[in-house]
Amino acid sequence: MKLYTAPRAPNPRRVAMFMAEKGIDMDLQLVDLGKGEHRSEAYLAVNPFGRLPALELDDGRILCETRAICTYLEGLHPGPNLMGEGYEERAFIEMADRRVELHLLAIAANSIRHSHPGFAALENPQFQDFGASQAGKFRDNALWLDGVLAGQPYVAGGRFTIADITAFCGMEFARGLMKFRPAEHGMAHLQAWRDRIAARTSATAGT
Ligand SMILES: N[C@@H](CCC(=O)N[C@@H](CS)C(=O)NCC(=O)O)C(=O)O
Repeated sequence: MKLYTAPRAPNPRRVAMFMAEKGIDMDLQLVDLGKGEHRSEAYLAVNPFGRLPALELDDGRILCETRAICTYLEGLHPGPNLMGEGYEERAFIEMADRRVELHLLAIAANSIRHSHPGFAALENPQFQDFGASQAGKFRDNALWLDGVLAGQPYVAGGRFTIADITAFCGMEFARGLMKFRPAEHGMAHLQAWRDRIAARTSATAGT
């Protein structure tokens, strides 16, 4: 198997962190987003949407979409379990994971891609007003997560799961490029959770 990936980008980072938690080692092929390698003919043959990560299986098939790649890796390497044991836990973890993916990571990405000069080549045209509005939504949704974490130690409940990985990669993207620090917005629970996750060995994977 081979993973097409890009250092520091939040979705590739999710897979890197997921693999680090499970101790998975794999051949990596780095694709340079800055140089536009993801839009080369060679990479578009791997993923026609030009997005990373992508996992090439031993039989040549290509699996894209971060969550789908994690599902595959969880099947191959069941321990430690990160996506739920049994249908009920799996469903609740998926709900939490999709919520933080859609309402935090994707909103941070919209804001950054539409407002940061460094993303002008990736997001063309940029809509600055949209970027600013997404920054406001990101803060609102971070407040929601702060409330969730007031009542439980991890994003999906009582234990560390894929939902923490997704939320953490989204928060770190916002920390780096939106200078977002939960404590500066009165979100003490979110800050404490972020600092706890940042202390895990896996937190530096994919950076
Ligand atoms: N839905 C995809 C999103 C992947 C994605 O957007 N990846 C970004 C890096 S974090 C990318 O490849 N961006 C390249 C571009 O915007 O052209 C997934 O879950 O893997």
